[in-house]
Amino acid sequence: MRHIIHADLDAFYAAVEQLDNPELAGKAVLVGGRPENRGVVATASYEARKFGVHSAMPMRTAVHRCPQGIIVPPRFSRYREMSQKVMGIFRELTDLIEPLSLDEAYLDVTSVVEGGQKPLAIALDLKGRIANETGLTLSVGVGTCKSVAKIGSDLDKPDGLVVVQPGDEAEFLAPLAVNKLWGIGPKTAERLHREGVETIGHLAGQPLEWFARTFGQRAASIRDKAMGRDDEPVHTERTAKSLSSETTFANDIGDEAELRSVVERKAVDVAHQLERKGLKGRTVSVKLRLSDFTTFTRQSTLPYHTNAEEPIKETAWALLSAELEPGRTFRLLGVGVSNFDEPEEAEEQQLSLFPDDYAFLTDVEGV
Ligand code: DCP
Ligand code: MG
Repeated sequence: MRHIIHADLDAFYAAVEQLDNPELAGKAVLVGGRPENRGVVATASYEARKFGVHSAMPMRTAVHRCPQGIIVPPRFSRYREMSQKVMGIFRELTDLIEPLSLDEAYLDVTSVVEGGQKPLAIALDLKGRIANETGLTLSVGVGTCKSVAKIGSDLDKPDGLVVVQPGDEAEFLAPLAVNKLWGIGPKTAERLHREGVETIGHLAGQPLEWFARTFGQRAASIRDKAMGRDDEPVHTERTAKSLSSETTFANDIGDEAELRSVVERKAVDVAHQLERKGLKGRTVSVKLRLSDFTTFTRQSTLPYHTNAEEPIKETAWALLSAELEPGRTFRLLGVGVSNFDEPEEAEEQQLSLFPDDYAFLTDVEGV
């Protein structure tokens, strides 16, 4: 049996701003771009969320709903610094950590539990350390698998703590709405709603044929998750399956020539990382974030493994150029390579010399 923690900082960017500027503490803080520049909210403090403000909302709407909100421009390098501090504290508890973004990670604490500590005590201790050593509040979910832990950490935010005891997974999930389940997006949730399936418990109770008919190839995995079973491991940096480089722009970019030059620079950066680590990959991906914060990736697989600049550049540019539309602007652009050739043993050892690299860490240009 495993014990997994999902840890997610509360209102991360806004919390850092409140920490660094005590005048903002306890106030409605809106981190993001100015309304007159068609800016959007990156995140809002919980004081502002009470007024219906949320991430990715146009700042103009946010200011309308919450006129007392204080707009603060984002400082990505400071968030990255705080993130490193937080991830360092996680890593003191266990090496088995999988960062998902700057403010969120899975931790496999099985060996800590086997060493005699209770999951609840581990979670409380972790929350306490983050609070004392960084001043930030952390929400924690604990369970026997990743999907249950992740749902748990979100359920009781901010400063949340949800521990799901082994054996209680299905009962814990049963009353929750189906869209809380990983893999059930808004469209699927709507379809299930039309069939009268509203809760995860209701979903889990459907017959096998219904799952096959409704989800096709995903049937088994969704059914397992609905029952609180998920054997997906915590992927640590050491088993990193991709390398990437990404940039957040100070101002959104729509100009084709400018985008091309950024994508080429990112591609060269990834090619150099591959070379340094003795790796070659076949799948090239681009990660794109639009001005409204919609984020998506596109990928393409080459017929051969490579770490050469040209094919990575060309593939990344082909993927990006297919997404260009008049008036569409980008606030983040990343290039990644995955699907590696099996590394030689010596190279595997070399990989573990860089335990602090994690995929898609934001680097900021021009801020
Ligand atoms: N973020 C962003 N745009 C989004 C969502 C998030 O720029 N559409 C940034 C700002 C957040 C950070 O990523 O502070 C972490 O995202 P979360 O979804 O974890 O949101 P928060 O930490 O802000 O709030 P919560 O307390 O809900 O976790
Ligand atoms: Mg968060």
